[in-house]
Amino acid sequence: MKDKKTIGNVGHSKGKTSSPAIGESHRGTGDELHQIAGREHPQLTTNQGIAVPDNQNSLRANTRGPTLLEDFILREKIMHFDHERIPERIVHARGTGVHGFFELTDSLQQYTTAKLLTETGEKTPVFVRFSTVAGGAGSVDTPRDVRGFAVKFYTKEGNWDLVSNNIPVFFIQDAIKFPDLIHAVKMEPDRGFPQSATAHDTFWDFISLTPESMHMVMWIMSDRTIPRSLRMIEGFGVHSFRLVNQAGESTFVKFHWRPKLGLQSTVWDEAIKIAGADPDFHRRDMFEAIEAGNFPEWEFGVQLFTQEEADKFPFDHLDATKLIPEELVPLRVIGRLVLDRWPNNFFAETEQVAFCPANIVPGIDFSNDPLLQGRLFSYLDTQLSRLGSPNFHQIPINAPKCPFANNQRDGHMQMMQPAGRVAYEPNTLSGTSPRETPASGFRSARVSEAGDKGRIRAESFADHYSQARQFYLSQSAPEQTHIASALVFELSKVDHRHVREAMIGHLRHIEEDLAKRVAAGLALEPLPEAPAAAAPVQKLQPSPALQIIGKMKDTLMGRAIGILIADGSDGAAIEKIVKAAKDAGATVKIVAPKVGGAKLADGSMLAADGQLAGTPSVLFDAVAVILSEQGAKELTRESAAADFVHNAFGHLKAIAVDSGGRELLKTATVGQDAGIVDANDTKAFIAAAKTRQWEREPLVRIVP
Ligand code: HDD
Repeated sequence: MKDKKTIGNVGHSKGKTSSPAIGESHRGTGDELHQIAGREHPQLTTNQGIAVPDNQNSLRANTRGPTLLEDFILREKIMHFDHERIPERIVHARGTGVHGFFELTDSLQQYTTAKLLTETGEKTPVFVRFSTVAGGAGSVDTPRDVRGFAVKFYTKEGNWDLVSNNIPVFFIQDAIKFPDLIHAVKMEPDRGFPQSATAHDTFWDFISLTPESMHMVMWIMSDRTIPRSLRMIEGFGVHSFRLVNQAGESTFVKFHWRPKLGLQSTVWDEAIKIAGADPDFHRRDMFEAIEAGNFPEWEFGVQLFTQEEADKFPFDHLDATKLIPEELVPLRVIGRLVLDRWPNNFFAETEQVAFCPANIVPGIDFSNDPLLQGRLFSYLDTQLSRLGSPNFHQIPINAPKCPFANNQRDGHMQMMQPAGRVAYEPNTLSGTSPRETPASGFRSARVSEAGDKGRIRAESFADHYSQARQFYLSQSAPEQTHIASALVFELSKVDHRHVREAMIGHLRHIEEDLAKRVAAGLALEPLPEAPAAAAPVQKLQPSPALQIIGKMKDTLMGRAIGILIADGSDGAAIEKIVKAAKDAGATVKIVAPKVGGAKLADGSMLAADGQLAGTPSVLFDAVAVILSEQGAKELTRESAAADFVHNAFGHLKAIAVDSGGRELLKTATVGQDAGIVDANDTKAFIAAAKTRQWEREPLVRIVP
């Protein structure tokens, strides 16, 4: 039978003789953990402040006897643990949060009284949470999905939440349809799958019956929904809002975020493989960038327009399935967003942060967009169910950083202790209780409303295809191909033929050629009829600003290069590539068959950042393969090595090779093209690494 004191604390030195430091209690077996050289640990207590003597053993009647109900230390610890989870968000459950600041560079004084938009140079603290929409909190980072881009500005005049997405339009025009949309996209309720995927029957069944979603469908089938990094996505406030000036006059506004690193996406096959290689790909990327001091940055832009201008648009700007092309209303950049601090605690901040589009400051106001109007109710309601108390605004991540005071009282988890006998307004009994402030308080824009009440939708919301067509025709050829391929992939996962047919019918309104390509990819004949359109399809001018490839930056900043090495590799060749890549702004990782590294040709050891089997090329933007003849021979027995180069090629990446690397390419049956460069020619490699080899695509994939 073992003595109690020898159980627990495995791996720590035994036989400690020194007495506890002043102010500490005796900790029984905990003493050993406590003795790690020279550290000063605070004393472990219960939530009531009672010092815990032993955190390894519960209270037992005797050495091998039953555990006693009186063990309040055990019961408190387990009770708290049992309640550690709160309901995850019904949508956008998977998220990554970061602190930062917003700095105004161009004042909108003429349009608004909001100080954060008028005081240039002023830095407003922000918390930003990026998210996917459909998956649960533990789902992977890289499904094909919209990305949430929610920004909480802690302004001097209260909190403003701009709860955006990385796509400027939405699936539906009216909030009453939101629960149906989300039920259709989420796991099918009888089987509980698929997780985080639109590629299933219920989603496409709903979409095929919802023509207003066709514009958004073009966006979600584009590579916008498979971003390379959260640092490389745009953000859009989607709805029109109003700015209100001192005179009470209002101007419409759309809000935009534009990444300094430019836009970049993955290719679909790569995104699928990243999900296995690193389910936390985006969260890790953001964490590592912040840790390295590479603070991601976005420009903040506005599109400003009047009611008179809006009246001339060939669409209704209150319809959230429409965007305003930048060619029609140019973007005015007025500030920047910098993210520079990782949260101290994921749960306390990223999980508990509560966004709400109704959180708005004086000088900004809502428009009548029916989707926005519904959102104004939904978020406050959802926070009550997630956070469990109307006092969720007191949680530090949600609390305004400016003073706030009112006569709301009590409720679950009340943290405040307001003094005095007065909790109402107006009153004569208190000289210090909060009072309304008509002059500086929030004022709605002066707008008059008239008309008949009813469950009605404006005629001006009837055109569902024109902007979908405009988006598709604005894309470069590879991007159009990706949209067609994505539709083939998704609809191939739909069992019901009539749903596939209905979707092809809609595509015929968008662009006949796209419908034909997708139908061919599905082997669907004859081409189904297009449904009746509620409004004629307009021939709108293409808008190049809607592309991704057109918005990629000619840089390696924010990107990663992987170098595959093995025993016998040439150190000088490796060093040359490392230097060129770092000089161009990339991060570099060494990949080797063993994580301890490889013994180079000169006998020195080079440590690896990743082991080959766990560090495939999908994690990099471009790769180099530096191998000795012997190293190449050995790696021919390792399928992960062949996959490394084969996938890099298939994902249209640049590959730098020396003679050993070339041998590996041969074994992996990787062809030769302009993206395969000699490792000595670092200039050519860096140039090729800054983009993807789009012309290679038809050679590696059968595209519809
Ligand atoms: Fe929403 C969360 C963005 C329409 C109801 N939404 C949520 C988040 C983002 C968006 C980024 C995550 C916030 C976070 O990180 O915590 N939602 C949008 C955009 C929409 C949109 C850009 C359309 C333009 N949403 C929308 C509608 C409804 C909701 C129409 C309901 C009528 N959204 C919610 C919600 C969530 C949410 C259920 C879930 C968790 C939360 O609010 O805090 O209330």
